[in-house]
Amino acid sequence: MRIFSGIQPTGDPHIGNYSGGFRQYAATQERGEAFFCIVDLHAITIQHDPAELRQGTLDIAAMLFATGIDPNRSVVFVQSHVTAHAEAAWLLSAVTSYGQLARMTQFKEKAEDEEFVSAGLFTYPILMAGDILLYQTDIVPIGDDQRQHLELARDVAQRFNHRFGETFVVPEGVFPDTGGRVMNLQEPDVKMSKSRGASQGTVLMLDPPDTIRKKVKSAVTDSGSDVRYDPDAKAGISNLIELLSVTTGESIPEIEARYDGSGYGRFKEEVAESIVTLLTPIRARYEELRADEGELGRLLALGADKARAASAPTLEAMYERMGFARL
Ligand code: AQP
Repeated sequence: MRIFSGIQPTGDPHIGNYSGGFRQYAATQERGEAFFCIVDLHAITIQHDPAELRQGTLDIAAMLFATGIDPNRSVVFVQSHVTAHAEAAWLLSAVTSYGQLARMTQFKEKAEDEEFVSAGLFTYPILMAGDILLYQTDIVPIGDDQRQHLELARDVAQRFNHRFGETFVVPEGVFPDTGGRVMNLQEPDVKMSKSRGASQGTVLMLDPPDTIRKKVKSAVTDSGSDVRYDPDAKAGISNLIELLSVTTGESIPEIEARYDGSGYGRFKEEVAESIVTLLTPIRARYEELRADEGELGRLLALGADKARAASAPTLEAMYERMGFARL
């Protein structure tokens, strides 16, 4: 089985990325041949700082290994190191409809925030479709926010297969049962995000323990006192219940039963401690890995070689089936 997922090297990774991304990557790598891509070409679709892109790429590489990706088992690579990705995006733009791109909610949301809306922000889901399809991917572990983009990738694969002959596996998304969309602690109706929302509401993977405690303590809840899962009526508490479930592995009913009648104070303290317990060893591993840029560079170069070899046959098949002269 082939597994593929991508993560952007912009902004500081947070507990939402852990829930929808990192922890799922480490779990799914056990199920087959996995490719994890640091999608730096995606990072330039919104205004970015060139000096930060290189650092951010190495930061995310270190975080992938720190959260359990085994470089001997899985392929970790940088998107721009494998030119097939940019080429596939152009070829696939021929089978992607303008109308479907215009319906992408992430584009609409991000376009509202940007002063300059780049063409790349609009066409980004085609690049993402190519990322996935180049590897004949069976499953894509992602968070809930990527559902629509994955659906587009599936449509693109089916349209290409129909028009030019069977070329791509049509991939399936793998979403977490709990924690598929971690919300901002200060605005529980807004997704926790690298680039949007107040930083007080975003628990970063590298936040020191006391910062995590303060952020969770000040999380917005409601005027009640029941630790009960009800995302519509109790968005803040439900988000914290999901976070506790992600960090401890307990089910939502188990958590509700454990905090029955206990009020929010102790509950919040224990949510914070569970996050601290989870992130402390990850942070220590991260610091160690991040300090050795030479080794990170070596692992990424190795990953790029493997990714080039794995994606080349698909790209060649795309060119041939579309009728390009391969002389
Ligand atoms: N809040 C979230 N809850 C669960 N999963 C999430 N992911 C992102 N936010 C949450 C998942 O993390 C993986 C990598 O994310 P990404 O950096 O490639 O995508 P993103 O959606 O752009 O991440 P951010 O942090 O929200 O950055 P912004 O919005 O600033 O661009 C993906 O699998 C994603 O689903």
